[in-house]
Amino acid sequence: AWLKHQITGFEDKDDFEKQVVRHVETTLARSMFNCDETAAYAATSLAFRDRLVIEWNRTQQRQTFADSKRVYYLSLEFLMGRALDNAMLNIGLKDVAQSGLSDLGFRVEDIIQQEHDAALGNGGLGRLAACFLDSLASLNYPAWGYGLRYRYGIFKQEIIDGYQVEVPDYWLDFNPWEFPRHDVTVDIQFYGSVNKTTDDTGKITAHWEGGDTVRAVAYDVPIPGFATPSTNNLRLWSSKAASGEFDFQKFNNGDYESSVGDQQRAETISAVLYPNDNLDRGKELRLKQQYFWVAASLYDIVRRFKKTKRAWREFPDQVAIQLNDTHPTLAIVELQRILIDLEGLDWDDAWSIVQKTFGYTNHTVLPEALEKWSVGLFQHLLPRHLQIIYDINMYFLQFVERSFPQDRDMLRRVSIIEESQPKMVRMAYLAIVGSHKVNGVAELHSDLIRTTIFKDFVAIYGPDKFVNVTNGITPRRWLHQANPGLSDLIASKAGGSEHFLKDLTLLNKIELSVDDPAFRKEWAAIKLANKTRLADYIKATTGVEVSPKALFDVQVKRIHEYKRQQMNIFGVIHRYLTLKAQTPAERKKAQPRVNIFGGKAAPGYWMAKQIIHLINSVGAVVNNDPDIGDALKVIFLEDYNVSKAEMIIPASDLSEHISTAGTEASGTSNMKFVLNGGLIIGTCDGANIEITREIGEENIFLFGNLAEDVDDLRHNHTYGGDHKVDASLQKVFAAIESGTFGSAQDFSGMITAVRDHGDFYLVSDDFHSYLETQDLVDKVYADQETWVTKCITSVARMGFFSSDRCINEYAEEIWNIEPLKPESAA
Ligand code: 26V
Repeated sequence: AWLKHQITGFEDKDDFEKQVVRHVETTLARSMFNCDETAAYAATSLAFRDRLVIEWNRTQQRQTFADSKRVYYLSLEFLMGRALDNAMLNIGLKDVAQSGLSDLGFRVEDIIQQEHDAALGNGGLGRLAACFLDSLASLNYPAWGYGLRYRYGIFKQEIIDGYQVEVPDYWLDFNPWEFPRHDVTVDIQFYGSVNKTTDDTGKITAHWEGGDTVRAVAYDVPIPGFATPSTNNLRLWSSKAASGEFDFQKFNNGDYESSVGDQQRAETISAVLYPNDNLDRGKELRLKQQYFWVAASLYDIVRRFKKTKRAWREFPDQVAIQLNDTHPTLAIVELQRILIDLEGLDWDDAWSIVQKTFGYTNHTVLPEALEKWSVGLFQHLLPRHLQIIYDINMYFLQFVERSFPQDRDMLRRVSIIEESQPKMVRMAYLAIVGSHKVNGVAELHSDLIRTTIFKDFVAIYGPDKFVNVTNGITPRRWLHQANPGLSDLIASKAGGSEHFLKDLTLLNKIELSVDDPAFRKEWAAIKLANKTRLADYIKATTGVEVSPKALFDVQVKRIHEYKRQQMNIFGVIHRYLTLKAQTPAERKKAQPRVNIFGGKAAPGYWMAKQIIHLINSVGAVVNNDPDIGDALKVIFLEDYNVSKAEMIIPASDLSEHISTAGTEASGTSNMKFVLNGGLIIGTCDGANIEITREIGEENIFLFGNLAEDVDDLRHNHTYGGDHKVDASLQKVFAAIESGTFGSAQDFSGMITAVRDHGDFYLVSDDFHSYLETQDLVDKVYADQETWVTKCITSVARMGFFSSDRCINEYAEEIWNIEPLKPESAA
């Protein structure tokens, strides 16, 4: 209600209903008599969209007139999830929509569920970009996101006979949240060749000529801030053929197929999101996507800058560009090309502008995820860019040589060109050299990049170029929207939702109520209600009945060996074997548990798929074993995505963040789980460490080896004589191999990886302390009073992990931008 005077909203619910009816009858051309939930969703979205558009236009105008510095967030992934609920809550009109829809015979929850997730991302990196957009708008920063408008987002996962099957995710059927800008297009060049000309003064200019052109068309998505009128823009590029719909010559000659073929080839560029997470495969189409998106975005940014008629040296005062991982690194080369080839600047002037403009965020230390592209592919696809990369490298190596004379090995190590067979362009090195700041995403991760993968660059540039910005999450989606019950309860103690959701440090107010019996009772009731809702969903989708009173132990994230879902399921098998060996009386005393898994495997990642299969096979045995009953259930939830996360996370008692120390750059779901009143079992990795610092080590279940021990342990596995596997883990392997969970053959890869192939992810080293810590969890959970105290205390101390804090750090330390407050903003 407080927002009504600030944001163009609905007068009241009658006004809202009028707008919905108008959209059903005119936009959708349907009668209210056959308005089903799909139509009600469409009309409600359109009614909200009308409100958003007005503030969106105003925000863009305000930013243009203010003429102040903007930040551009370049990300190949934006894992947005649903937009309607978020829009309702951010502009503060969900209650109006709820009562209006109820008058029309609908429940707002059902209408919200009609929306297809916008799943333009793989996992953590893409969801982080989405949280950042929410914070940028909520904090009134002048900011744009730039990405690709994939026709197919991350695949939909089906589980058939326990195996993952991938189904295409065609999500654009009806998308009221995007606005095609058919007048905003950029023609993007590929292939061709480079010619150089010399003018009278002797100045040489390169001309990139010939090749193919593909047209980029802008699609704009409004991003509403929370409790502010500010509404930012996310611009997604879609590809299509550059010249008309068909090649008319071919068409007239009767070659219809190939005339359409050109169009289809062009559209292929933005057709599909690559489903690999943390794995680089070096596919030509992926590099084409990157250049297409980067070139269109930079053209757009430069066009906007040129309208201000400023001198080029002022570019970095007007523009900050953040590279979300190395995927947009070509932007560095493209800006240099624009400045020297098209705008006629000297190399040095251009390069100083480029370096001041870019910042680069690293999201992983896994070597297999670090992008490299072959020189040959570059030469073919982007010949001029390859020349510029060689020049960047030459000047860089000359610079290094001045500080490290005679150090040939240093030059070899840091060269942007890896002298391998074939030669490769190291994108992370290019990103470092072309940026003024490089950041990691949690303290441990930032330390690791400084001391391992980018060590030489710290020696070259000094330590100030490398900074840490610990990740955050938006409390609007991950508390207010996902867990309205808890959000309201907290609001009642923390100054109201419009305050604590904008300043999450106000959470600390609830610590004053930790001993208040009424507060604790409500707290526990909310968790139980969330668990009951998830139990209903589990029953409806898997047919398995689980008790909401059991301890819900959740691990939901992309499936990867480094995240160690295999260790979790081995632990579950150990529990099952233990229960089987007990008497019924003993079993009755055991803490009942529901182990919930979810997550997608990259389609080509054989081991990850085997892990999914084992989880499902264990579930099939355990869930149907009459000896076990409610003592243990094992659930794999199909097609984990953002909207499922919104339901699952608030229902968790314990979540697992158990990566091999030093491998998970940050993790962000760990923050979401704790914010929703669940505890963590985890390793000393990524943001777990800072979560521990904030909430206190008595409130988290940490176990396992430390990052500093990993190298030695790995070395010992390979060279230290025979590699010992814990007796309890051997029993687990024996059970699998005896066929307890179906054909042993099916799971042999998972076992040999640990027992015979060096156990790279240290499952055997951590298994024992993992089991011990799980036993401790059972003990603590049995004492619900202690447990609830830990949960409340933890939530109270989570203020640091708001993405608002994180975005403010980027703004100050890296972008040098200020908020642009609307007149009426609080
Ligand atoms: C890498 C690649 C490599 C090339 C092919 C496609 C592809 C797609 C995605 C990625 C990203 C891998 C890096 C990543 O997702 N890192 C995650 O970033 C989160 C946000 O910072 C962080 O919380 C996670 O710990 C980290 O794994």
